[in-house]
Amino acid sequence: MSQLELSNLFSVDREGKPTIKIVLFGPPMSGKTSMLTVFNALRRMENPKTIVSALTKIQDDSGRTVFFDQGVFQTPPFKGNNFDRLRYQLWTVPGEERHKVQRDIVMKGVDAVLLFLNFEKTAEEQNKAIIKEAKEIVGENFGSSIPVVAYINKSDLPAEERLDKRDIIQNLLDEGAIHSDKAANLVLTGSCLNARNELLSILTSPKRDEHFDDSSRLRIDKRPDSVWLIVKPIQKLTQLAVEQRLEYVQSI
Ligand SMILES: Nc1nc2c(ncn2[C@@H]2O[C@H](COP(=O)(O)OP(=O)(O)OP(=O)(O)O)[C@@H](O)[C@H]2O)c(=O)[nH]1
Ligand SMILES: [Mg+2]
Repeated sequence: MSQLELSNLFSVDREGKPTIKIVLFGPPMSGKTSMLTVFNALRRMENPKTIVSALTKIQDDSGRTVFFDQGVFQTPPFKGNNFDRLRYQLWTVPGEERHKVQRDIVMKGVDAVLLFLNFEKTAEEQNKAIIKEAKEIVGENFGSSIPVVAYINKSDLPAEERLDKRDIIQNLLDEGAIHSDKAANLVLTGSCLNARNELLSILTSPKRDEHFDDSSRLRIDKRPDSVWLIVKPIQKLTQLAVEQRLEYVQSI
């Protein structure tokens, strides 16, 4: 191979651009649609050119997902070489038990799984069931050549309403979703609610201008901590998917 191009490593989409498919897979009402909505708003505020196509949401009148949400984004241009920009599709599944068939369909061709769990005490069994289901759908590549990052949402809830993070980690280990030496890196927590509220408060702040550069883009150095927490799992998974493909190429 004379020059390594991203399109040699990844599937390409209809426009011939290298693309990875990431699915936010989690129980009902864990906040998957909220995550994608906040992420999309952040991309628009920070750099609209990183949005390839507008969000699609297929939901009922009450906002419950009945099929999927989907958005396509791309990395900013890589500096210093002529690598293509990498596109990443973010999909969510409908969490309600009765939508199992839709989840199977959305998972077709998945490159990386964001196990999107719920901190609420009442969600213990639903978290367990969805981890099992993800593993069944992906099969033996789950957590190996199909990387998995777990994200536990709703960290804003008071401690007495939250599950114990250690129990969730134990369950992820038991199911082989992650390996014990990597748990600290691959199990993340955050709150879409806090991230959304902090972005809104920037927009309505009397000091709004301090947060934006000359091109009216939100400055990354002004990104609130709560927003970093929801970007991290997506960033981490994209990185793992790229590393995985590079390892594969080096092995042949
Ligand atoms: N406290 C709290 N509530 C949240 C958070 N994120 C989302 N929610 C709320 O949780 C509820 C469900 O959010 P959705 O984003 O619709 O959940 P979903 O996972 O897409 O649900 P399904 O589409 O049914 O699978 C909504 O009332 C959200 O406002 C969070 O970080 N903290
Ligand atoms: Mg949803």
